[in-house]
Order: sequence, then C-alpha cells, then structure tokens
Amino acid sequence: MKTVLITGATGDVGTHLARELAGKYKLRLSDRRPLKAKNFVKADISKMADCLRITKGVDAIIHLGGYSVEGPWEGILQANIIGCYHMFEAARRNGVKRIVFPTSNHATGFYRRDEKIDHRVYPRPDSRYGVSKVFGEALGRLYADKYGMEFLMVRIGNVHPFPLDKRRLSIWISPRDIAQLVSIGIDRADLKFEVVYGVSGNKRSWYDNSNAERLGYRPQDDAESYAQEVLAKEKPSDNKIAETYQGGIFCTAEEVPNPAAPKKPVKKARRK
Ligand code: 15L
Repeated sequence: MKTVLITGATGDVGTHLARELAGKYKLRLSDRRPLKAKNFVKADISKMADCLRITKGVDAIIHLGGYSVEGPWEGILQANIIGCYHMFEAARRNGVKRIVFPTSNHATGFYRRDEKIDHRVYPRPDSRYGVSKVFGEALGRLYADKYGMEFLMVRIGNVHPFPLDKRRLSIWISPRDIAQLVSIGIDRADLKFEVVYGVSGNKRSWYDNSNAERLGYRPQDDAESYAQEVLAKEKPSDNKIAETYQGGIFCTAEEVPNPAAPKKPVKKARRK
C-alpha cells in the first residue's frame, strides 16, 4: 500500500479526502492546526525544516496546505508561494516523485461564463489567490521538466457534499469524485505533468474536461440533480462582474471569508 501525505488535512477538502481515501492508501495527515488522529504530524509549511520532516518516506503527496481564498497578500505569500516552494523542493530532496496539486478554478476565474475552457487555456487569475495557484502550476511544470517529477494539477471547483449556489452548479465536485480524480493522480503509471478540472460531470460545466477523461476520470455525480432546489434559493445579484465571470465574487472582492480562519472567540455579555 502506498504511503500518501496530505497537507492541509484539517481543511474542508483535506477532511473529505482523508475520509474517502482511508483504507486505499496509508495516509499521513499534516497541518499547522492540530488534529486528533494517530497518523497526524503537525507542521508549518512556511518552514523548510517542517516540509523536509513530513515528506520523508512517502510515495506521493496531496499538497492541499495553504491559503484557500482571496485575502491579504502576506498570508497568501507565506502559505501559497513560499509554502508551495518548500513542499515541492522538500519532495525533490527526499526523492518523492509524485505530487497532486489542487490548484483552483480561480487560476482561470476571469474567463467568461459563456465560454467553455479546456486544460490548455492561458491562466486568467481572478485574485491574488488565483495568481498563487498559477505559481504552483508553473513551479510544478518546472519541477517536472527539470527534475523529472510527476504532477497532476487539479483546478478544483468547489468540493462539498452538494452544490451551494448557482455558480457552484457549474463547478461543483462531490467528495467521491474528487477522491477518484486524486487517486488517478497518485496511481496512474505514465503521468508526467497534466492539468485537469476538479469538477463532477456537471451539465452546466464551464470546462471541457476531456483531459481528465483521457486519464480515466469517470465522474459519478452531476450538480444538475440539485439545480431546482439551488435555483429556488438563489437571491438575485447586482454584481455584474461577478455574474459575468467564472470566478464570481473573487473577481471583485479584496477579501473572501476564509473558511479556515480561526473562529473569533464569542464575547460574553458583561454582567451589570
Ligand atoms: C476555491 O478555490 C476555494 O478554495 C474554495 O474555498 C471556494 O471558494 C471555491 O474556490 C469556489 O470557487 O467556490
């Protein structure tokens, strides 16, 4: 059984993948936040020494660790630029060849919703976060070409048990579909460097995901089965830019609420 490291294991995607892939691989889970699990190792990817420690002896890495939305540059720089470099470089030094890198739909978020894009389009990031994902894709390309490492770049839409809103009807991916795609990235024998979209088989998809299909991806889910319910709840928006482009509010917002941010302590009411 292959030993697979998952960084960012306490996040949304990490939690789904740790559950879906348990039993298929020997998982080593890592994050800078604590997790109560026997196979957990705490690490801060902005520190090279931590990355060298957690990548030792693994067969493949699913590198989810990082800043997962648009936000302040300093946070993105440390986690997604410096952290990503540390992880790829630590993998190289430790002889780990295979990396699955979850890039994002926000690497191409400034493509219009009325066009279909494939894995060959030039990136059009919609945010500093999107730019940091393009950095990860480019760094992977370098490490594949220069050092013979192997990468599956998954431009993930949104991983959730069900699509959350109208935009997500086009970019949603179910936990079992992302697990299938990531497994291709870990197990496919002849992989060098590939870009695919991390979406289910959605009827309203904005992507031509034939590259994923060529690699063997057969999505089991389609957001369409939730469409009626989702559209009935959707409130009209007057943000024309967000409605025009695939990236939605990432195209206009300077900060998007970070689901991974530590929760602010609730202030207790003062007694009089
Ligand atoms: C992403 O890249 C984020 O990591 C995730 O939190 C969602 O915001 C998702 O994109 C999305 O576009 O819905």
